[in-house]
Amino acid sequence: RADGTIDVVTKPHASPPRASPEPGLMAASRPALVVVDVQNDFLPGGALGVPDGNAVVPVINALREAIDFDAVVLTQDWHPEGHVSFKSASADGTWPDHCVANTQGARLASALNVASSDYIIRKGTDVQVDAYSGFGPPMPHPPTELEELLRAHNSDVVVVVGLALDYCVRATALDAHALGFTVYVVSDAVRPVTPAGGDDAKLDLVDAGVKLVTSQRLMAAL
Ligand code: VGL
Ligand code: ZN
Repeated sequence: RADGTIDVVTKPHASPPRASPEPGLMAASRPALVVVDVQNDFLPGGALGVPDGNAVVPVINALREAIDFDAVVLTQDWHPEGHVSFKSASADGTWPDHCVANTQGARLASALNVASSDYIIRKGTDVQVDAYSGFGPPMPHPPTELEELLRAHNSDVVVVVGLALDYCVRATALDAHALGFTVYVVSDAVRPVTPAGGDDAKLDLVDAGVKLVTSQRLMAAL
């Protein structure tokens, strides 16, 4: 890839997107779930631990049980050593070293339920470019794997959960909305790095037209 920033790994058992049931009939669109960066380094005790970050895991597992998602995409922050976002590596760096590719800290939280049909998208893989959004570095850019995957599944509705609300969840949800998807962010399935950042993110999301809902309400609605 020219920018080297995003890699998609589709699992060998991933089922192909379903075709429309009948030509000319709109396929019934089932929602997609995007689980953002639920990785060890973002859990309490991790390199960039998000307060109470563990609390999102059982909620995400329950959402998967209750809702028949057409596609589940797990994003992973996946940085090379010396990444531009690291304070240790760059004057512009804002973060401690975190989610270094192939380390324990970059692995998905072990309590998170994962299926063989899930997709994994890795971001921030270019040493010189950071990417908070699962759609890649700040738009505009050509359609990325995440967008193509969601479109291939005919999912108009995208549910976004994970860590951290004020960074990667926010950026991913705003991009999804800008791309025309109906976007839900599940308030009890996200946690912010800071409370103020979380409040700002919620205001920005609602302003943009993203729907902020509890898992209870979403499970009743979908
Ligand atoms: C994130 C800071 C740096 C996130 C990733 O997943 O929200 N935050 N890298
Ligand atoms: Zn990062």
